[in-house]
Amino acid sequence: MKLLPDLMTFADGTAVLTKNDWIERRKEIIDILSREEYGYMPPAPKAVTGEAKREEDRCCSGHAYKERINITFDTPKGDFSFPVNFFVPVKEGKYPLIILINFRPDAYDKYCPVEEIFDSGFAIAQIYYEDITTDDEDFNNGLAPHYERDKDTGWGKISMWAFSISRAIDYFMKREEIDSENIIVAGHSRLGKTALWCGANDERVKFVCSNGSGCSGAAYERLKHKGAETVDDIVRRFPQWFCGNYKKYANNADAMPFDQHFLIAACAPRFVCVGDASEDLWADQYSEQLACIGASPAWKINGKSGYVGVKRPAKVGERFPKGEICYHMRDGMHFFGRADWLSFIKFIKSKI
Ligand code: GTR
Repeated sequence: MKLLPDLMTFADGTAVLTKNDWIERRKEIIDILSREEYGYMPPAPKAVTGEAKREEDRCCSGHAYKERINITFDTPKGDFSFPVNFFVPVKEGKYPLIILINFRPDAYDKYCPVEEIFDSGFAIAQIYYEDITTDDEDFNNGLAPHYERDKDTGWGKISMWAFSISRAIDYFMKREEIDSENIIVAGHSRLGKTALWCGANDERVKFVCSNGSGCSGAAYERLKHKGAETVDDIVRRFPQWFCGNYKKYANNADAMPFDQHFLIAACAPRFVCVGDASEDLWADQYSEQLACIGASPAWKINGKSGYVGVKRPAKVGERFPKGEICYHMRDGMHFFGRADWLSFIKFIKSKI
């Protein structure tokens, strides 16, 4: 393995020495990741509106109400709309909002224990990712055909999904039940990659929860352990997630002017939760933990700590919540489980 690109050195070779330097370096990192990996997102739209319909006044044990909201924004080729499920505790208040980008449209889904979440004092918004655009190589459906797409640097589907989460944030910032200072974006696996990329770009996201995000998510690309997914694997199976340029790095990760600690670091000095499962070798857990360590200088330059925990591989059941990056290793398979959620929620509550 060659040396990792240095997080704290600008592309022109000068060192990142101050908090203000970090502000500039973060922009440079987002530009590198846009150009080489996920593709450039378009500018934010001018107008975002939502039409809400109350579906349940009291759901589950009666502690929350539920709405279905249609969010609409302008694009160069006309308006685009997508639906969101929204749960809010019935007791009047301003709640931190968890936005989950999910694999299925169902509000009551195995990856989202809504009752545990709203009973812990959060509102929840769920976006079904294929309501934005399908998870395949078809760029003629949903949001995709609304913008021109350059073949090398144009946005892939992860960018489209992440951009749409930000449009939901545009809408929810104006809802009176929401504590707009505490917006959390969560996702699992390909959608854990998406949550990180959204948080990297959008500074309104206070907490990113990325579960089992693996290759092209929280895990280093250069440092692969046995059984782990590589850039070669991912661009062959899922080219639609990325920009065209990313293919250059198949079997050639050492040539990348970045590694995935850049993605985590672009969220600094805000909060990031990284969750892994003990059996999930494909996600390369230890490379995720090491990338959390590698991203930490971005917090240190801001007078914070980043990841505070062991350097050896985390053992099953271990959790490191002391700094601004929380890492946990849950027992079991690749899944977004209750134990993952409880770890994330506990961390968020301790930092709000
Ligand atoms: C896998 C893919 C992973 C991960 C996963 C998922 O097949 O190789 O990178 O994203 O899918 O999203 O479930």
